[in-house]
Amino acid sequence: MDRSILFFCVILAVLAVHPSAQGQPQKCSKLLIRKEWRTLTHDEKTKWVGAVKVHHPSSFGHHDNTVLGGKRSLYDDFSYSHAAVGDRVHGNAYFLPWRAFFLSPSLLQAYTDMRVDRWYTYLFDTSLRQTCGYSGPTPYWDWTRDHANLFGAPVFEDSAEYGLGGTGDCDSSPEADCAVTTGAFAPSAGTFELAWPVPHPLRRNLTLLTGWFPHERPQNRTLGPDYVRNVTEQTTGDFFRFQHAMELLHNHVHNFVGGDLAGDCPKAIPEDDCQGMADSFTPNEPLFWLHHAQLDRLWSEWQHHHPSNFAAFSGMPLAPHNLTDPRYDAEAHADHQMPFDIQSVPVAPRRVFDTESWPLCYRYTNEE
Ligand SMILES: *[C@@H]1O[C@H](CO)[C@@H](O)[C@H](O)[C@H]1NC(C)=O
Ligand SMILES: *[C@@H]1O[C@H](CO)[C@@H](O)[C@H](O)[C@H]1NC(C)=O
Ligand SMILES: *[C@@H]1O[C@H](CO)[C@@H](O)[C@H](O)[C@H]1NC(C)=O
Ligand SMILES: *[C@@H]1O[C@H](CO)[C@@H](O)[C@H](O)[C@H]1NC(C)=O
Ligand SMILES: [Cu+2]
Repeated sequence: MDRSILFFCVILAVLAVHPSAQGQPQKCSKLLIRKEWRTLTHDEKTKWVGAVKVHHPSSFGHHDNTVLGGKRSLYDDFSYSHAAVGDRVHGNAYFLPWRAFFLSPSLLQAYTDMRVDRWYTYLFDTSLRQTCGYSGPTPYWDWTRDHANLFGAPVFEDSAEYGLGGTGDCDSSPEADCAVTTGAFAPSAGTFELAWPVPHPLRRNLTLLTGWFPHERPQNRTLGPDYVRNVTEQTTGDFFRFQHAMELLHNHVHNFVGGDLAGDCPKAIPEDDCQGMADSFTPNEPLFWLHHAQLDRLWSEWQHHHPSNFAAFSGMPLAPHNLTDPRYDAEAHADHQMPFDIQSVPVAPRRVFDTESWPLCYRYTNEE
């Protein structure tokens, strides 16, 4: 695609999410429906995969173009902004949710912030539609359906047309780095180049691991519907506690899938050079978007579970490890702006409460 046209599209996308200059409330002209991955037809899956694989050069070439020599793509821009926003902590609680702590391979502890995730996945979806011509349903992965057999989850289908592929090759040679060799994102299925934060193949290392704490249970015991139901029933009106519980599930999926989604450092790069880069690697994995849409869906279900949940928003949106740290903003409220670096203008949490109002304009199908 012509670069100037692409740039134009992105500018339009950014303007489209900016509050109307005239102050006129805008309405959704239609609602997009988000669907569970396994309910998509092969054709719908093929189109989504195809849109993700389309290589559009980065619209923001001035960022780090010396490092990447203009190789960065629009897809890489999302990996860039996922981490870039988190790197700038300006005494604002909303920066912290982007931080991930890179301690050891396959052990990612990321703070997830439902409001940030909602806007970020929305921006990615909008980008697929506006610059990659996607018009099908936005997919999510309801891993609660697969908790008893995570390895057999339909998201890991091998089809070179519509499958996301299975676990990577971790041991065919000493250099094997869990590169994904099956499905539509394998090198044999056509180009899917990841350039940010370093050029590398898509990596995956499916493993049942425990989470951060030694007493945590393996993923196939935490990711089921019982846990979600318990959380929903026990956190009415308390956004902070709900979000905190979702964090465990969020991390367990990242850790189970491993590789890029777990923020692992590629073998070819010295571990020290990967410090703080975990959250640049995680969006490299297309499953990232299906997982985060699922978390967004669970939040949406929680919001509709009880009237006091819908706009619930409590002080500290984070796990308060250190309450004296000034970065934990106890005064955080629904009108504070969340920054999105190159992806969009800042957005106030209040604007993302209702997915069915402008500009979000989507809803989730009922599971059945
Ligand atoms: C978790 O997976 C292990 C290994 O596949 C299996 O033995 C165990 O039964 C599973 N547990 C649950 C609760 O699904
Ligand atoms: C894959 O994950 C397992 C379990 O964490 C780990 O022992 C192994 O080293 C990983 N393989 C690679 C190549 O990273
Ligand atoms: C859900 O809550 C019930 C009752 O407190 C408890 O027995 C059960 O273990 C919980 N399930 C999960 C998966 O946490
Ligand atoms: C908590 O944060 C404050 C302010 O940043 C810092 O001085 C202190 O060392 C931190 N305490 C711990 C236990 O990390
Ligand atoms: Cu995540």
